[in-house]
Amino acid sequence: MPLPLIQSAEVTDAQSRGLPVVALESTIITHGMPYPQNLETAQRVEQEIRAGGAVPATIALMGGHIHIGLEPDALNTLAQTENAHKVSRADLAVCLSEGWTGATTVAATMICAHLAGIEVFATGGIGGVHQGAETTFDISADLHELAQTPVTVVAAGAKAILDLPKTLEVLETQGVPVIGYRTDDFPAFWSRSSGLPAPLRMDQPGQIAAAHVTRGALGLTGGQLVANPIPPEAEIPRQVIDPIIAAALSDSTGIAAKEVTPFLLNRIFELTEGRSLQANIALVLNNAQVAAGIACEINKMRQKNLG
Ligand code: PSU
Ligand code: MN
Repeated sequence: MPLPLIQSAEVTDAQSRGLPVVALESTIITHGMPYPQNLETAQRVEQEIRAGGAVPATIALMGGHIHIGLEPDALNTLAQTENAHKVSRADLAVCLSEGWTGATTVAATMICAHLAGIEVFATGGIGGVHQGAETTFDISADLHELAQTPVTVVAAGAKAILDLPKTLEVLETQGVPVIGYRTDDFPAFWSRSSGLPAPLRMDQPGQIAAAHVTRGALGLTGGQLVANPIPPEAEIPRQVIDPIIAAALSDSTGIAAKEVTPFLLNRIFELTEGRSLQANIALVLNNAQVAAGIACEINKMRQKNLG
């Protein structure tokens, strides 16, 4: 069976010309933000990547195919699809063989990006170890994917709806480098700092690119997590967001499995009267910019090795 991949015209052109490509996930579009902000944000994120000298590839599943880059009409349709499946590693093959419309999480986007030869991926925040995981066992498949699939993921850390110390512990156990970008602190999505130190720090995209290429040369499995704090002007300080997170968590009794993350995001959106969404948009754009820079640097290194 051939790989069920369909590339957008823009991605096909980029790959034939050897230009850098940055992958983007689609769960943030279908399950992370309301319409029409989800569509506007997806379009702005793609623009930000083009402005950074790379080509965007938003990834989603439709009609039995993995789409690597969505044509404008397909993006528009996806943003208004209310019953898209949230697809992680466990659901990927079933979603394709059944021909469902699926939005890819960080884990599934990494798998698809790697199949398409894309090495860098920008998102908002990764999934992680949920609070109370010692009884629920709710640990996002994103963490295991980072341990096995060689894609560098740029995110604003992980949300404080998660248990961040345990999330960092699992990443360390799984051998995932967590690199604070121009920061010594592990960022907490809406806030610039979680109060926890970032295990590693790098200040230049070229350094992150070199580390990515070195991991590959060593034959180490897995990717890197680049933790890029939200821009200062967009952050919601921890003392403001923490009680809201606590309220959202206490409202989430009875919500389980895949529903947890979308439920909490939506509840926090309501409780902040939309401010959390504005912050989310700002940090995704910021991550796109950094990811484009890293993709350009990896591309330069690969071209140099060829020539
Ligand atoms: N973080 C966000 N917005 C999102 C998600 C994470 O700020 O929409 C999505 C991502 O697609 C991530 C997924 O991979 O939630 C994690 O879900 P879970 O916790 O069920 O693994
Ligand atoms: Mn989960």
